[in-house]
Amino acid sequence: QVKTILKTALVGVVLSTFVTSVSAETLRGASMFDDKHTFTKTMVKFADLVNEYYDGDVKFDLRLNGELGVEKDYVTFLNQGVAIDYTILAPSNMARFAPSIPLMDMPFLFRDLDHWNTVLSSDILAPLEKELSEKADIVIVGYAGGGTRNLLSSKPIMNMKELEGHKMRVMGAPIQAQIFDAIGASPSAIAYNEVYNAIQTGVINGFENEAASIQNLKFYEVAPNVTLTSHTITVRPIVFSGKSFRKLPEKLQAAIKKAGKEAGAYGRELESREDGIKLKEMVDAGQIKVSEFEGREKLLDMVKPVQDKFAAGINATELLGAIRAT
Ligand code: MAV
Repeated sequence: QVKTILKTALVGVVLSTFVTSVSAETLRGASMFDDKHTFTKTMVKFADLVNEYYDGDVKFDLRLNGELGVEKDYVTFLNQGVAIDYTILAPSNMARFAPSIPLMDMPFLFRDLDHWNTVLSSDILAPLEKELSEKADIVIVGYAGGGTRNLLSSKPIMNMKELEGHKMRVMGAPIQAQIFDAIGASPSAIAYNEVYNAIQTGVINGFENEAASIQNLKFYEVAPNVTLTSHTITVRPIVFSGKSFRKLPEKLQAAIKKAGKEAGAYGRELESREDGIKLKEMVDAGQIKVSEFEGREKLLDMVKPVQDKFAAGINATELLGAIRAT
């Protein structure tokens, strides 16, 4: 009987090895949004391109609407190699694992879309990618993003005086809080899926975000006042868990890298082009009221020393200089 059990076990092992080696790879992705958001569209494009460039069998299982949590959860998953294999997320949500990565999406880093585009089309950010891979085991395969972030609040904020002490939510990276603190606001780090409630209950009076996400998650319902501070043009890497990536056949890895680059470019074009359109749609629908911020130029002077100090602390003074000089 022992012999039969051993035999069955052996057949099982041989069979399962065979099955895993011939069956399709399934890669799971996650999006906090529905299928209309640019991040979701970019990840769908990414999957299509991988299928086009890879001869073997690969399937994608993209979970939408925050079914698997928010970006802060995704980062942990990617780092541990569990639950998901890839996603798109904000560098500032990865600070816990790689302190230098939030330099990429630090407010007031880019002068305009041209500057942002030139930086993202170069390999100037490579040292940050390296740190992310070494410390977080997260691989960047492309860059999406392209939305412009503005303040969003329950009451209008149009000048320095109104900004003073404004209780607002920021992303988890310390540099985010430091920057908004430097311009007089009173920032606190709150998870993205708690923001709507926190504004509704008056715990905070607003936050900052880009049009695509404001519209998708209906944040205008609780914070209908948009102030055009245009403080960030988003950089949103398409990221893979190193643990998942290394297990894949080499040819699939190559297809993912090629597809990531192209899907990123697709996403950047789409989101930057639609940004103004989406803002206008929300204005026309009576969902938001947009106002200028009086004295925006002054904000730049106020944050520069904070940016410099952050860069010095992560040994990236030269890198920051290079980005500014681009
Ligand atoms: C927007 O939904 C996106 O930029 C996303 O990547 C961020 O994590 C989120 O805002 C946020 O502010 O946390």
